[in-house]
Amino acid sequence: MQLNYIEHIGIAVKDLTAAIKYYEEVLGLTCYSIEEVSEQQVKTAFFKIGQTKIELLESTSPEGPVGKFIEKKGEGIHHIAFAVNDIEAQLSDAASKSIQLIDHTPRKGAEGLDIAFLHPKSTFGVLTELCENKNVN
Ligand code: CMX
Repeated sequence: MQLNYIEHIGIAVKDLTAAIKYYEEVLGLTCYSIEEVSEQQVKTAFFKIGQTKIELLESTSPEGPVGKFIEKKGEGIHHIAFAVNDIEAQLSDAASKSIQLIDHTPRKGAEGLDIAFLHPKSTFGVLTELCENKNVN
């Protein structure tokens, strides 16, 4: 596989407003976007730090992936996302190395990116996201 850089780190929080306040008032970052991704049952808030983003995730449903995660593990780091070119080729490469794919074909995520997840059971416990901005490649 070929990964370009860490696109974002996803952090599961119970209360988006309270978490944004911490990232802004304590860490001094600026929230530049709040977006609901209904397909993923999350509301997201984004911050930029260098080339990398922090994505805060509040679940909009207890049955969604982030709702279930918080129920089991509590708040904290939920996933790491790598920017890639040719996301389909990266997925085929991962599959050829026996990595379990959650998404066999990319879907649309926050900020209009094409995204796909690798299952944490085959990535040493870290839910791994690949994302490609097809508008710039
Ligand atoms: N990191 C590490 N492990 C995780 C995890 C995560 N984020 N989420 C779930 N797991 C683990 C659970 O702890 C559980 O482990 P055990 O079997 O040892 O208890 C196992 O995976 C199964 O968990 P589950 O609660 O039964 O959940 P599901 O199998 O239904 O779903 C997963 C797990 C990863 C397939 C699902 O959360 C998923 O499809 N995630 C990808 C989509 C997503 O997370 N979207 C939200 C972010 C969207 C965005 O960034 O815009």
